[in-house]
Amino acid sequence: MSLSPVAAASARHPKPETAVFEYGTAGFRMKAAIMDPVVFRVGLVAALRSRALGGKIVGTMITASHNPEPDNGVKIVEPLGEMLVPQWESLATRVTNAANGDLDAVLAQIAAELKIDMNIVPRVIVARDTRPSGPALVASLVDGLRALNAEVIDAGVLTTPQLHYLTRTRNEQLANTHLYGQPTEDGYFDKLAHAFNKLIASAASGNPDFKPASLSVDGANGVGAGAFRTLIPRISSSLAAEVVNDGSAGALNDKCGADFVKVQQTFPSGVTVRPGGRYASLDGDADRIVYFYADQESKFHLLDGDKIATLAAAFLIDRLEAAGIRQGITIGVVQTAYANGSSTQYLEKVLGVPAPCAKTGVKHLHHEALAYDIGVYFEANGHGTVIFSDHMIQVLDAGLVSANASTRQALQDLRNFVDVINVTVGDAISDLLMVEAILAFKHWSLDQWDAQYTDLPNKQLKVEVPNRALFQTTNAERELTSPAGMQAEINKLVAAVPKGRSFVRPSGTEDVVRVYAEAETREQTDALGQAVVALVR
Ligand code: 16G
Ligand code: ZN
Repeated sequence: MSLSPVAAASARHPKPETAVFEYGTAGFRMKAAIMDPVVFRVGLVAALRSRALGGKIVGTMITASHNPEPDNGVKIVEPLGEMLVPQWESLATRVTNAANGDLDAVLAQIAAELKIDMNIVPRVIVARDTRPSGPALVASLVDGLRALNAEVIDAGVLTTPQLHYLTRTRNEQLANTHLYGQPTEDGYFDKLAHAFNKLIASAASGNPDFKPASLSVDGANGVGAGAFRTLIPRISSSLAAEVVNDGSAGALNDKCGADFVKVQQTFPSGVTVRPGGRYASLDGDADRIVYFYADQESKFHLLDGDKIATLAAAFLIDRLEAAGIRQGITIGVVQTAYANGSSTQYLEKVLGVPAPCAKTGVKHLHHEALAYDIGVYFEANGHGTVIFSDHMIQVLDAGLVSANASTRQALQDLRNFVDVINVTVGDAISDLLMVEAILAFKHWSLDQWDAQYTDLPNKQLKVEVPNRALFQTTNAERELTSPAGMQAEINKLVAAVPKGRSFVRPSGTEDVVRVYAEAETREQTDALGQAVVALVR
């Protein structure tokens, strides 16, 4: 009997019988060495997803973001650049766990359940980061796609946000609708550079002493380094930027990059830090960014996702007021439990905007942010963006038609601000340009930005436990419902510490439980963190 195309291809990518996989917060992620059957099957799922959407283009990205170089991962992106919908996360888990001999049957079952027309030609874009394991995994993914007759668009090496952008714009092109931007890598850079240069020109207008700021960008030895370097010449009159940790010397994410800087609260290696200088770190797939600097005593200071969110919200409020359209535009800043208590306080008390808390993972924040005309969302780790409602865009466009001399510039600034933002997903490069534009408007150095509020000392710890599934949370991950009684114990520890806050949650990307603690002093924070770790262990 001859094998079906899927069965024949599957024989080249056998799944070890006992292996169990799960589509987590950021897709599948594991040691690259065991990923071959997973990416092959994700190819099948992506093709099926495209068919279920009538042949719209689906994106696939091979990356393990901030994780070490030997890891890799794969995730699927919806046609407009959103994260895969939850129903399909479960289907992806189902397909990746099917026994080797059952693949055809499982695919047929899904097609029947969802009434998928198997004659539709699937279209899938494939991209990867710079990990050495990437090319072989792309080949396996493509093997899965071809087994279902998919049309494959190999986009090569891209940042994760570029893949989201490309997926969205290729679909818009296909549907002949309004293009968010030109559907090419060049189109991506052009869109960002154009909006950024206009913002800087506006910030510099009337200031003969304007000089582009100097910025040094830690590329985490990853894909963001090359991408940002491509952008530099297009924005050279607006920003004097250089890239360090570009992969020519060190390993990906090794003692550098946004995750290292945020979690370790220290300078990345490979960067010569001068007091007063301006620095930013990207993560391994360039969807996260944090800023940092050294004070006169060479002490490390971090400007994380919370600082970026508050900066963006304050600036947007200022421009809305100057444009005369603050009334009737709602703004919210969505955070997670990891947001520093001081940032939430600043948003609610000083800026007067709601700051709801969502579960960790971009899709949860994005979803909550949709409730506002301007939804700013950032995880403390530097992953986030700003999204705008149709109403907001209409108000802007209508305002520009009837604007008078005093409001026109503010309206145009807002328009350019919308264009410098990658609304499809958190994007380190786009966020960097947003921050630089705001700092230029404010004439702020990093310490002036930092002075808007003072972070409470905080600490993140990870604990290996026999079974992290025992840890279950509620209230946007701020409280444990299981193991029974543990939350009451944490509450007691927290109550004993001034400005204390601590929570425990199972990681969605690693086999560990995470502990977060913050308090008024560094000593209290460390002690609280250790006490909670002792409870968890
Ligand atoms: C994933 C998430 C990131 C989140 C992290 C938490 C996306 C695209 N990425 O990387 O936003 O911060 O997981 O990891 O949603 P954890 O569950 O291990 O703490
Ligand atoms: Zn990332």
